[in-house]
Amino acid sequence: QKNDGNQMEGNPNQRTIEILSEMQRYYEMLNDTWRSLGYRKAIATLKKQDHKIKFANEARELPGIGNRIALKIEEIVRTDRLRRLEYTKMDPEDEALRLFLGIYGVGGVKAQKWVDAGHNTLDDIKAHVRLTPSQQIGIEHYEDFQQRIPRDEVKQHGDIVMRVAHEIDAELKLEILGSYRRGAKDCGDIDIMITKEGAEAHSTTSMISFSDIWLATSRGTESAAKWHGASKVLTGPWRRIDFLVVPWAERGAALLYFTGSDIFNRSLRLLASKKGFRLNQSGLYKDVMRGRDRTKFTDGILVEGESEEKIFEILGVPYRPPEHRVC
Ligand code: DCP
Ligand code: MG
Ligand code: MN
Repeated sequence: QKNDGNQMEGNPNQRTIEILSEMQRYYEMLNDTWRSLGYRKAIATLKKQDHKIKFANEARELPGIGNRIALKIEEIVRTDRLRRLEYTKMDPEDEALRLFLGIYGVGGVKAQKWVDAGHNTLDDIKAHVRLTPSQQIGIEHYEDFQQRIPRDEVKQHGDIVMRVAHEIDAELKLEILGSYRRGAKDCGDIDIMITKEGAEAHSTTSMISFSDIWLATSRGTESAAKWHGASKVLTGPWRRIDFLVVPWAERGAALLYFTGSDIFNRSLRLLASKKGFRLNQSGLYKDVMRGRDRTKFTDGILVEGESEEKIFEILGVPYRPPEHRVC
């Protein structure tokens, strides 16, 4: 579902990218992270090509494209379709699983449980299953939540949230992150980080109660608190909105985390661990002590949390602007 539009205009591989994106979404919905990741890497590579990739042989030479996907690329170019994708659409159990996984707040285990119990439609679920509040919202706004949000509208929501937040506390600092900060032309949801100078863990968390914005579900165990919710502007569709409320000292690490993409985060974390650090959404840590079985003894010493740039610097990688953080 990622659509960072920067490199998409008039791409010669547009059609191939479209079909591979459907495959990627399919595996994402099945929670098959590995396959989904494989497709995302291939798509990112294709977006960077300035000519049409037609043959498996040339596709295989490109970074992030393995043999299986290379063959699929050739099939798409040759036949304008992909048989594997069409098979996925014919299995009714897959169809139901996909439907349920499309409900915001429903994961693979739950969806499979409902399929195994013989449920096929959203009406089945509404009639027979006891739902959490966020699942109820997810079903209620199923169609709306499937739609991408145009960049302008993300900004509109952000502006409203900022206005309301500033009425509550003028010193709150808000920023729209996620795919929006990466410059995507449409976004899956609206991600907003909230912090305040001097704010410590949880001291910033009590101030959100926007009357016109629904807020629900959990707050994590970390010092930062996360809300998932839904909001809409006038008669527009309902949109998913995520708030990350962050202690001031962690704002750089949180900025980095919440800007993503998730693939970029994963590779940066891997790089950090290769260099003996540990990177997470609250900071960059050093000297993480591990036992022989790699269990953790300590969280390590905080090296940097306040500045995104410094985290890059300490890791020894050139600063990467958000638009280039797709992979
Ligand atoms: N994130 C992460 N790992 C996850 C989920 C999220 O690192 N499993 C981080 C990186 C994401 C950011 O949080 O960029 C926001 O998460 P979203 O799911 O909102 O993803 P994006 O905003 O990147 O894309 P979309 O346009 O689909 O919302
Ligand atoms: Mg997002
Ligand atoms: Mn989000």
